[in-house]
Amino acid sequence: MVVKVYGQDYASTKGVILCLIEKEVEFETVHVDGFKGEHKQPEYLKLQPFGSVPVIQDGDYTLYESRAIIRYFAEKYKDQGTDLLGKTIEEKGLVEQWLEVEAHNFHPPLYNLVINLLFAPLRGAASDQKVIEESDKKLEKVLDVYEERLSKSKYLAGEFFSLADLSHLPFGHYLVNQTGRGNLVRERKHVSAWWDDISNRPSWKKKNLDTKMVVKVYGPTFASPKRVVVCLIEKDIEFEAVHVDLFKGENKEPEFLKLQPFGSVPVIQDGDYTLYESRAIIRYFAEKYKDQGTDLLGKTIEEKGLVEQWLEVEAHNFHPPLYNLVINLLFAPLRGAASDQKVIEESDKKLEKVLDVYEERLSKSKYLAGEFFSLADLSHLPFGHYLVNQTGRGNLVRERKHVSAWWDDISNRPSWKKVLELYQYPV
Ligand SMILES: N[C@@H](CCC(=O)N[C@@H](CS)C(=O)NCC(=O)O)C(=O)O
Repeated sequence: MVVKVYGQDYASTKGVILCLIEKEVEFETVHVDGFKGEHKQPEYLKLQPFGSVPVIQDGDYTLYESRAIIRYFAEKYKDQGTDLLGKTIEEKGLVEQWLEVEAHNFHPPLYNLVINLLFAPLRGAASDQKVIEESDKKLEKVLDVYEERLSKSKYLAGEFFSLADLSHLPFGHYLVNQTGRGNLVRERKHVSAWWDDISNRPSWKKKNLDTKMVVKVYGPTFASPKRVVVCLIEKDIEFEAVHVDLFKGENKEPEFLKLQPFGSVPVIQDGDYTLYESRAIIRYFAEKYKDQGTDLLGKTIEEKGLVEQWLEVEAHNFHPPLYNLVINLLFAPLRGAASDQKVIEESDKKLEKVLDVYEERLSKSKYLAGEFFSLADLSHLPFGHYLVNQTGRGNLVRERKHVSAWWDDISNRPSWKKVLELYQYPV
């Protein structure tokens, strides 16, 4: 009888799976669909009376509470796989101390952030800003303690990887990759090195393969990847972020160039399918998931044609002069490089003319391709944000009544607000 693990798609369950992989224990997973309320069904409540995941069944022995389960397997199989408990009584004490710290200091504020930053918006519920602020502060303090500890030992309980470290992986993954709070880890040298070490363990990588595959988006803090992220949110597609630091040149590293040979972000991985060029990616997802989330393509062949027309206008008329403004007004000064005044003037003029055409178009239809929000509008959001908020050129939009109303409409979509909340712009 192999061990059964219920609820493989949930973070707490992933900790259990991870432990079983480290201990080389065979297991199978049983899907529990929380969105369908399967964890509140009488059959399931017989296993776990609080209606949470995970639960395991080891023969006729049933156990719940993820941290109890990992202690059980680490002890039951203490001579098999990775030792996760420590050898001496003192080491074991420290493993227990840091397991408790994870449960009572690290987890609660992070859980609040995950709920408010990730799940509430996904469910269309309001996020509690006060809770977010308080949780951020608490977590910073907790991580200061970790930084101090990890400056003295490689892992939390000493020089060996243990249950204490393992227990941080599932929610730590949310922290680093899905709440826009990766900086809390990255700003702390020892915490950052520890995170890279534990999250690169083969067990953790394998765990991700064994469970549901989600789309990976590289570089979401930058503008072009945001075009992809906002599309994924509109289409209700689950994804995870892989951060690529352009300022450190990570996009020119050989590993990254294997994915995107021009060294730009975004790239996406959808299973073993890799795609780059943000506008190609949004077309791909809009088509692949055409019956899910917001329709972004149009219904008739004529609507689709207009969506394509305005997508091309965005790429060839709107984007180039705006890109020049962003480079010269925002990025050049940051890098201590000179701004080219001539380019700025020419770009301003070009953009004004382009926006005159938009004003005319938007006086006739609510959105660019017609009366429906589409990829064409969506594609303007990332650099439109720079235009309105960060180049001192907001007037180019505000002076044009219909462009201004259109911008307010599209930039107030929950999907775009969510993008801004999750991934701050680098500048
Ligand atoms: N046409 C590409 C452009 C991507 C692009 O310009 N990405 C910028 C970030 S917003 C970048 O990676 N810059 C660094 C580089 O290309 O070296 C797309 O839409 O995906």
